[in-house]
Amino acid sequence: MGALLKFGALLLAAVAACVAWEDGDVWDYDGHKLKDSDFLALWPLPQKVQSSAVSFQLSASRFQFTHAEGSSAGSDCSILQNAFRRYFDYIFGFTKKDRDQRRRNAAGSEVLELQVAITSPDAECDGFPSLTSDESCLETFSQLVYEDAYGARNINKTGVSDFPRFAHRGVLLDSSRHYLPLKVILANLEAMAMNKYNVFHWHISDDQSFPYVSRMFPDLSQKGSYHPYTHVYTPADVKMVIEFARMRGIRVIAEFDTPGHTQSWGFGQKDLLTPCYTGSSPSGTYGPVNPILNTTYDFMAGFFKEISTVFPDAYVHLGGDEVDFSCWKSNPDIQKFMDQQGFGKDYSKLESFYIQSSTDKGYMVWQEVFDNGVKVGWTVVEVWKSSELEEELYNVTGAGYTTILSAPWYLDYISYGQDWQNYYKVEPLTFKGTDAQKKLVIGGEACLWGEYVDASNLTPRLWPRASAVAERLWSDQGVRDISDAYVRLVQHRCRMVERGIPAEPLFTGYCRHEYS
Ligand code: CP6
Repeated sequence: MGALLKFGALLLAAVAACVAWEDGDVWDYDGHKLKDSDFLALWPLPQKVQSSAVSFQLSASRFQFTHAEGSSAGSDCSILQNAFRRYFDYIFGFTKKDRDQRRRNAAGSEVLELQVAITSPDAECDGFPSLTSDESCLETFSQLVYEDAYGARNINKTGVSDFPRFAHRGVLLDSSRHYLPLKVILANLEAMAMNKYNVFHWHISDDQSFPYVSRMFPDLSQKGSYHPYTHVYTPADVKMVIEFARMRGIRVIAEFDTPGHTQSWGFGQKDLLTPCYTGSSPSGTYGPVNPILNTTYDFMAGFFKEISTVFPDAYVHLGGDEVDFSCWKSNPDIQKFMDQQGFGKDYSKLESFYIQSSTDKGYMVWQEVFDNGVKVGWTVVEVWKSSELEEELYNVTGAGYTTILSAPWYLDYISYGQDWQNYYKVEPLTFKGTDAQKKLVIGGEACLWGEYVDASNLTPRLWPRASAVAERLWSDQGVRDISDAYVRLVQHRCRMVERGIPAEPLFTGYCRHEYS
């Protein structure tokens, strides 16, 4: 009894070890034949899975995660130790002790260890994840574990080879239109890890509120947030988000959207915004950031210097979308500046003039910045407009820029029925272009803009709809069978519910462990 079976696995390494496999059927203890899909609800689907009918039990009192011999990580690797604890809890979450004991005597072999081997020479145990980080397969292991009729945990002998198709797999959350409590952000980071997302695009500020507490410019949140004490992110809050994400292999890319979408900045930073005019006098309203004042550039340099130290990721998102030129047009000082610079009536030149400000980071920007002809190095262009999408991808990659796609994945749009299928059917690389151009598409993002979303409805609106995007960005291009996806996604959604994520149902049915 209790054969010591050692599963090999690699964490933060490209390919998970494969074990041999055999054919045969599996029955549960009520004599029902189990279908593959009863225990193979993997999501997103790995690149290769070889399942078999050879099953093993796992017991909460005996199973453990260990560091394999020769692994470059050990028990001082905080990311791994933390992940071991999380996945142990996930796997044995609903186990009842007596059942566990009874089942042990009833049948054959048992898995006692999952040995984790880190093969990359410098294991990323203390650092931050980056665009080139390799991926975790503990999540896949936990998804292979299934519950039998007695509530005991089992896993079938399975070979898995798992790595992502795209390196950038992001979720955008908007904490300006509504404040999102820390708890909600952390819960969604947890859900992101379950879906192998690796970027949290934090659209932190916008017209409606400025919740980020800046050390250098505290008035921004003091005066520009919905509430200066309860609806803000303190330095400690931001640190916690970044650390919680790091433990799950998720990068945090902060977006401070300028020069448009900045009304809330105006309350705490005098003269930052452009005064709009009616005829020859100021109307009392304000437009985008004022791009003709030296004080603007001093402020932005100081602000983004702070941001580049607070957010450790190599990239910061500068925004640059939807700049409304009407206020700039109305302002006589700006008109004069345009004439002096020889910009004529082309206000996109003025936007370009503004956006050239710099930090020591890589930049991400919305597509307008590219469309307006701004030339800055190291940019990732985020394509969000669905009209002429393929043409835009062709142009952006043709100009040599890396790009991510969010146009097909605006999850703030809702409708009756199973809209996850539309997100799922998207193929990012159908645009005309050379192989070199297609390599520049490094991924995509599911965007949940916050106009109609706060803590009360965010999580069920995002999940499992964002799971559809997650599989598109992770799995092989050929994985696109909707009915197969449906069967797996129904179970994956129940798994999220079991793990405490209130993901909404796809359609009629029930979960073995309902949300409570
Ligand atoms: N907020 C900001 C938004 C949007 C954008 N930027 C947006 C625009 C159109 C749609 C959905 C969202 N709400 N800052 C555009 C990137 Cl359909």
